[in-house]
Amino acid sequence: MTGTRRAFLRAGLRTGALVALGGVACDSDHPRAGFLGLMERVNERLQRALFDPGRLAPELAESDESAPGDFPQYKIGSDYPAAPEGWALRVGGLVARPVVLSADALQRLQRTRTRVRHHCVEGWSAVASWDGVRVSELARLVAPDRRVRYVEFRSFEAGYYSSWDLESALHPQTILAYGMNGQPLAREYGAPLRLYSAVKLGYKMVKWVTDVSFLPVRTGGYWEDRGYEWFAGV
Ligand SMILES: Nc1nc2c(c(=O)[nH]1)N[C@H]1C(S)=C(S)[C@@H](COP(=O)(O)O)O[C@H]1N2
Ligand SMILES: [Mo]
Repeated sequence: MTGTRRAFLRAGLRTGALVALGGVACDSDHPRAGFLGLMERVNERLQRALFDPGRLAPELAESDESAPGDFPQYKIGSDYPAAPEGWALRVGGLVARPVVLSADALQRLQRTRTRVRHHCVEGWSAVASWDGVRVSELARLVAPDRRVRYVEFRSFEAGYYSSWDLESALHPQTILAYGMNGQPLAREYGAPLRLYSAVKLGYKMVKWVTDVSFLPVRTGGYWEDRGYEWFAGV
């Protein structure tokens, strides 16, 4: 570890106590403004410094998969949205070659399976295997600009989105999944495409995805805008 990084982490640990204090009052109408907003920025810097993009979460065995019915179908709405006619994934933002990918085109890209434990902030956890395309593979296709530091994922479910730090989005166990437990993804779990990752809490994993944007600036998220932690690493 370099001297600067050590000094930075020391500073981070000191501010960590402040972050904890800031965390108790997250019910403001503008959680990103003022003191809490500042603390969120400090928190992002600290968590980014601590995040190790090369560390893989343990891949679990098929026998670890939750029984059907034991993987909650968690959502903000009262029903599961259906994909709009002619659904396709848009991948763009500050990139050299934006693309629009149909479900078929996605299936033709390099396929990855990941089976890790899912952690919802509400306290439950469950295990499934997920098949899809790494977000890093999409990044390779579109070639993000050097200024990009965030990736925003948007759902066609009105209002649901989440923005991520670039490193977590490019982690090898962060994928856009179209399959679950060896079957095509069901609508309840986010078909035709949902985000899945070993390195984030459940609310960062946007279901019913329609847009991926590589951005130089940080945006928010459905739960993040309501006071939940933005980084939300596992
Ligand atoms: N579009 C959308 N994505 C979403 C949600 C949601 O309500 N809408 N809920 C999030 C939360 S809080 C969790 S824990 C996971 C749940 O995924 P699951 O339904 O596959 O268990 O989806 C996340 N993605
Ligand atoms: Mo969740």
